[in-house]
Amino acid sequence: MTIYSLAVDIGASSGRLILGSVDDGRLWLDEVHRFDNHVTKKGAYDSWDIHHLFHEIKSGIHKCKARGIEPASIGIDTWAVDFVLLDEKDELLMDPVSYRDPRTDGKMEEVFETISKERLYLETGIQFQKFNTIYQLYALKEQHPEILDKAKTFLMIPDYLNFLLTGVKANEYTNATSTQLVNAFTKHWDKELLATLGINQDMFQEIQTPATELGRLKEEIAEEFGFSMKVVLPATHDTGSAVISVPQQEDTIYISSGTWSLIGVENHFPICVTKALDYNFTNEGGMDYQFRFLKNIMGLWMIQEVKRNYNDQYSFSDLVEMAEAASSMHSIVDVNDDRFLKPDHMVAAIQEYCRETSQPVPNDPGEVAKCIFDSLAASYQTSVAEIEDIFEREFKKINVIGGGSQNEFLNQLIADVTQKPVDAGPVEATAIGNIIAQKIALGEIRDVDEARAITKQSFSIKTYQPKVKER
Ligand code: LFR
Repeated sequence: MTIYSLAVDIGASSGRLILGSVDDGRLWLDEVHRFDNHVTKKGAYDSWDIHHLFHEIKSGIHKCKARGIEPASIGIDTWAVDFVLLDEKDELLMDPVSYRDPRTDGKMEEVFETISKERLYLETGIQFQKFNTIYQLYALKEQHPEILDKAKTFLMIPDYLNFLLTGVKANEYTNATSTQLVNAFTKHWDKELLATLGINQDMFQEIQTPATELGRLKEEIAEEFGFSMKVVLPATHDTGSAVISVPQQEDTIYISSGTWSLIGVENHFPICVTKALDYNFTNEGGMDYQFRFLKNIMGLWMIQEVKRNYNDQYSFSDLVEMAEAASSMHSIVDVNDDRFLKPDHMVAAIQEYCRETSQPVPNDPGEVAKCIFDSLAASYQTSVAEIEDIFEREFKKINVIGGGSQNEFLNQLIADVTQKPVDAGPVEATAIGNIIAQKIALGEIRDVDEARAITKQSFSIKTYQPKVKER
């Protein structure tokens, strides 16, 4: 009998529920439900509608049941760094605020006045991004100390959704590391850091690792569906799940391509050397205590925003096609410039950057898209050079995974710019990694090595060879 596990994968712009099963040495996936996610202004802050997300998760479970499928387990992953705070009655103290909200502007620098940048990096190994949880908590302490005073429980977004399903509170390891509050060596909350910042340590939960069974559905939830199932922790940070599905790690630099592009390598230990700090690489915790040594690059968010600026007149594939045709546009923007994190108007921000740097200004959607793809590829190339500098060796190829790996134009561009072959796929990297952790917890797959071999056999990967550079 087929054993189904249900992966819930929620990103900044959409969420999906995907059934996964292992049969005949292959992994099978089947999407059952898809929904939108976006931020809305709640009071002063751009916030996530967490109740909408929970409602959609339940709708997806109902759809499984309607198909006659009762999954044995469910696992939830989402984007990182954002969180909820609960009071003593386990009620939400405020809607979870989006990491793109400007409330943390300037906070990173304020934190450095109490804790040096070097100490923070040496202890946590996490890259400096103004939206990390540490700066969000710091901003909240300044702006609404009364909320932090009432907070009895701190949960990350997937932790909270798990709590709603099971009634069990825990902080999952891979996502917890993205807070910049977990010690990279002890792998627990850094109590000294919390004390120095004056943040109440008692609200943090015990850290649990991926492939742990958290519990079963609460009685009233199980009754609503007419069946119960195990709630398993995958790597609840989506990027943590995605990277599990990279079939071959040796000599490969991966790019997990979605709203963000996460470029890096898997590593057995954190690298906190000065060069890594200067290049701003992170050491995010992964499954089996592996580390994702990577860097955030602004990613397809820029195209999502451009699409929105043109009132969704053009699809992603329209924009890619138009970019391909705009072959005379070569302007490059620094995609990691802060102005692109949440501009009022992405197209205008790109045009302004080109004007400021005396480059031709992209005028139509095709030129704007071409500028973004060229700029992303240029930024990947810089990061590849930085990784090779830190590791003092060459990496042979690049593996693009996730939804963005379907962009053939960008894949070829990456191959040409980096002069390395690019493997594209699996597309469903995050869901695969999520299912794998569940299957390991259920005892259907032995470990990550076996899972990677299964993944390799189950999904097709296309290779793009670099075009030889003209001299
Ligand atoms: C990707 C991702 C990145 C994280 C960013 C913000 O979806 O999880 O890994 O840096 O979103 O949470």
